[in-house]
Amino acid sequence: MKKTRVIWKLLLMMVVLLFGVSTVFAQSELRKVMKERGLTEKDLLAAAKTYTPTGKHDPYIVFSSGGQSGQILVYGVPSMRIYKVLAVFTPEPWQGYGYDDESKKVLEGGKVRGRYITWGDSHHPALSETNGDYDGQYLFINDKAHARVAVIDLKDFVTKQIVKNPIMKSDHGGCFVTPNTKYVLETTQYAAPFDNKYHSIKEYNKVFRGAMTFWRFDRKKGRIIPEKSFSVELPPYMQDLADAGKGISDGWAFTNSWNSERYTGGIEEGNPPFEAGCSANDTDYLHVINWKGVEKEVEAGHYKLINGHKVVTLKTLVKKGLIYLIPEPKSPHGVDVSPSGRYIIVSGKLDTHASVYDFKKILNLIKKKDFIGKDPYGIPILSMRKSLHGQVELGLGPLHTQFDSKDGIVYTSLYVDSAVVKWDYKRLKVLDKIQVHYNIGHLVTPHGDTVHPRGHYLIALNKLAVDRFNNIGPLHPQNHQLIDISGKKMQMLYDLPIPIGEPHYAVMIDAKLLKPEVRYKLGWNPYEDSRSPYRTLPGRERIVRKGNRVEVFATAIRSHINPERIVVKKGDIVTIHVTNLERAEDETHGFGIYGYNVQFSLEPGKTSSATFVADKEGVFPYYCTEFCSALHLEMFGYLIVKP
Ligand code: K7E
Ligand code: CUA
Repeated sequence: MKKTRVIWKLLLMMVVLLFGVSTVFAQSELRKVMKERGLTEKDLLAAAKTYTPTGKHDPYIVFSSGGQSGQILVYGVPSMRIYKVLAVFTPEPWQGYGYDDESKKVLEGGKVRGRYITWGDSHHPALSETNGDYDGQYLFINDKAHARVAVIDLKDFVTKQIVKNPIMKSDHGGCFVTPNTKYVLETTQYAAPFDNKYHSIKEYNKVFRGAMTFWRFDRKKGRIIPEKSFSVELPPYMQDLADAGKGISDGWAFTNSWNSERYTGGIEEGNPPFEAGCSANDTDYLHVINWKGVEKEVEAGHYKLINGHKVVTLKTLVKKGLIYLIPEPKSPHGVDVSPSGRYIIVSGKLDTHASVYDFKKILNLIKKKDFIGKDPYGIPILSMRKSLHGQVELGLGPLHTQFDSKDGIVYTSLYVDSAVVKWDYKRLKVLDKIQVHYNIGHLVTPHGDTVHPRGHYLIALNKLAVDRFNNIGPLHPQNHQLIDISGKKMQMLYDLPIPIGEPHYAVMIDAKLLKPEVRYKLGWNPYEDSRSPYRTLPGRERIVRKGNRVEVFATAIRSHINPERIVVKKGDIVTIHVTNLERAEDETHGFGIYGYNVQFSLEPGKTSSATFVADKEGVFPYYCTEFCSALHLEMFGYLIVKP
């Protein structure tokens, strides 16, 4: 009895000693590292808030526009680990996107006047919403350069559709969704004629137009239905960003504009440059559009078909009282609707204030027909003073606004000041400011543009990085800075260099809402969400010849591609279909052929096809391009083209 007690005591002492020693040891090690790397306690705290040990997952996922790359970047918060570049408007060989017949079809949906376009200027991603909050099902993004919208399904993170706007030549105010994702909004940037004919710039006021398109989204099909979509004709005021109403403003849409002057430039004729002419007036116009009313007009057949697309004309909009203008400080950029839908925050690049409009007041003015005048197209203009809840001086170059989980709290980016300002849009006062590096464009908070913002983190999407990173040449990455907004004061946590294109906007979602699949049903074509007619089961691999057409039905599974030899004649039209038979998670195979610009990414279950003319004789090895197993190098075969 006594003996065991002594042993117990000894053991306890050892534990205390060991634990104490290891803590002391860890502390001295920590101090050493801090000294060596020149870290402060504040740095350590920031590190502890972002560091994510191996195997741990992130609570938030960001979908960031990939700018001129035409793609979307996916990364985690708070770790800021980059997970994927989603192929959208641009071919991307890792995913086989643009290198197999199935994905080429998606890219071809975005042809511009018959021309196959292989880039996009992606700006504003939007997540699908149910009752005004993200549901984790779909993602949309616009291409400013070609006025296109893409649909990405978040069940496999694959681009399913690209639609080309039938009347616009460029867009900016998109994508924004209505609270149940019935429509995806896209708004023009540069006014242009709706048709594709020649027009002199002198016809600007008469023929050049802006528009807002309401793309009808079919959630079951996971596709935009162009035939059920429509647009409203807008004056050539250079509409900018937009937003869909919610709550009390549900059924309405808003867009800014920055050329109420309708200035048409021409420095070559001695006219002032665009940037001067477009900012001559003190105010531009916030457009207030009753889209539910427009929808009714479309249903009643009150539209004009332009390029096969339904357009409700300005005349109809004015006649039916479906559009209004409100002056806003000149050259505005962001227009952001509050979670309740009551307040609309507009920030002007050339004004130090943010203007908070009150939708209740706007509705009242509309009801009472209390207008201060009409624009040249007959659109009623509401008084700015009577529509405003108030204005707050924020700093230089306010652009975009995101909402916090705390009532009334918002964050606005200050481009010229390189700062983020935290303020209260209800009580109209500034609360805090933090410096960012440098020249911030958009900013994002989790669910920050929904009815239910989550708070906690903010990311500043900075246009310039200048000296923040190692010099890698004149083209610098951009800088996404993670900021902790959970306390009274904002705290800078982490810098993430962005290695693809200029991200404009990003959206951040609670990771729990995303439930993607890890494998496809066997023989799946993910671009059409159906079983491929070209799927091949084990033992059914074959080469079929019909005249000069050769069709190969192949399979891939660790560690062979079947067949291993494909012999054709020069001039044959060859189609190769490969099905990945794997069921194991992450067992992706690839399929690349020498000299024919073919590369598949075969995730478990997927079937991909490539069609080409075997126009050169010779020996063309093909092989699996993913290191899938110990015998991966042996996973190959020969395409032999006989003269
Ligand atoms: Cu860059 Cu939203 Cu296109 Cu502002 S936009 S920054
Ligand atoms: Cu399959 Cu490498």
